[in-house]
Amino acid sequence: MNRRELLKLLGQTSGGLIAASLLSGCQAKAIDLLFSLDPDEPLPDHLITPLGEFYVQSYALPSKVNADKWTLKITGEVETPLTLTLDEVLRSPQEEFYLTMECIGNPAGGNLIGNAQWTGTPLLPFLKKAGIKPEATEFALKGADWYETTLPVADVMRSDVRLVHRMNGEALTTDHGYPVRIIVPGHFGQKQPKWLVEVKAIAKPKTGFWENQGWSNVAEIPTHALTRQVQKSRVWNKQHQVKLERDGDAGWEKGMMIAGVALDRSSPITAIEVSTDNGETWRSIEQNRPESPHEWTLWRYLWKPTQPGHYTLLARAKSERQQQPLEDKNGKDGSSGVLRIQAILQT
Ligand SMILES: Nc1nc2c(c(=O)[nH]1)N[C@H]1C(S)=C(S)[C@@H](COP(=O)(O)O)O[C@H]1N2
Ligand SMILES: [Mo]
Repeated sequence: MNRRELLKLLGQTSGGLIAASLLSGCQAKAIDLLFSLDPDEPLPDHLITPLGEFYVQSYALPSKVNADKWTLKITGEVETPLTLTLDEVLRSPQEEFYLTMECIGNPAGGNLIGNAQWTGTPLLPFLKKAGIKPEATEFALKGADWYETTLPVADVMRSDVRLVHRMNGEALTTDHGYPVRIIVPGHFGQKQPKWLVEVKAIAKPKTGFWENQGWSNVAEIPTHALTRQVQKSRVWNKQHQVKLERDGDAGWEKGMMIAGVALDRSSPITAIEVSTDNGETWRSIEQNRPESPHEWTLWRYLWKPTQPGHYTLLARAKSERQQQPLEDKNGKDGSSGVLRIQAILQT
């Protein structure tokens, strides 16, 4: 199965989820129906994606790992190969951090993104203990499902790379990599193997599973904004279209809340701009300022249209590093494009 087929499948799955949640009248289940629509309430510091709504992207069936038998091997170009048990990982100093995971195949504005609070221990002390030889250029990170990806030595030997075993305060589920996955901040999901079993220092660079199929081997997250909802409608649907009804005599005076998230590999998001006229004019809007650049920035704009009709809504982000380009670019180095949302204001 290639990624396109996988994405199609995922699309169907999440579509099914939404349909089911609407049928059961369960609003809370609707994916990413976001933060407060009340403009008087401040934006929250964190917006966590509940476990049941967090996207799952696995190239094969999830690996059911027996935690008692699980080990992590640190091998290859090292002075002393190590074999860690789960107990050793859990007894090491733990850190909690917020980080947004996104798939490189997520189209502009798509659903293959989620934010969680993760718990794990830094990998660096174990790498130092093993002693990485100067010949090593990369690490190959391997999962129990034979998934493999590689990263330069310097990217993995950072203090914020962690062996993660909890997500939103609970043990990782099988789908998300139980018992241990690695998280390398700044990179798309493909660089975060689940069911991690081996970290191998290698001398000769190689490419991994998705990278062999043409997806970026760098896979760093560009500066980008994703629009998630307009008023109470999620915008990620086939037509990228929302229909908004007039609110009685008040018309649209109370406004329509346009809301979303933004992310970059390393730099804080400094501005979000929204256009409601297909990019003719832009305005800077409200955003929160997360402590970590690896957690999504939340933003919203109370749009007050006065006329019925068709509008094209766009949102773009700016970070200290770059300004998001306008073209809808869904390439193999990750979508950095701008979703054009058709908003139909009914009379
Ligand atoms: N072992 C393993 N790890 C994996 C994958 C996989 O198929 N196998 N998929 C990767 C991809 S492409 C993404 S986007 C993320 C998704 O993580 P999630 O399923 O926890 O959301 O996991 C990554 N880690
Ligand atoms: Mo992915």
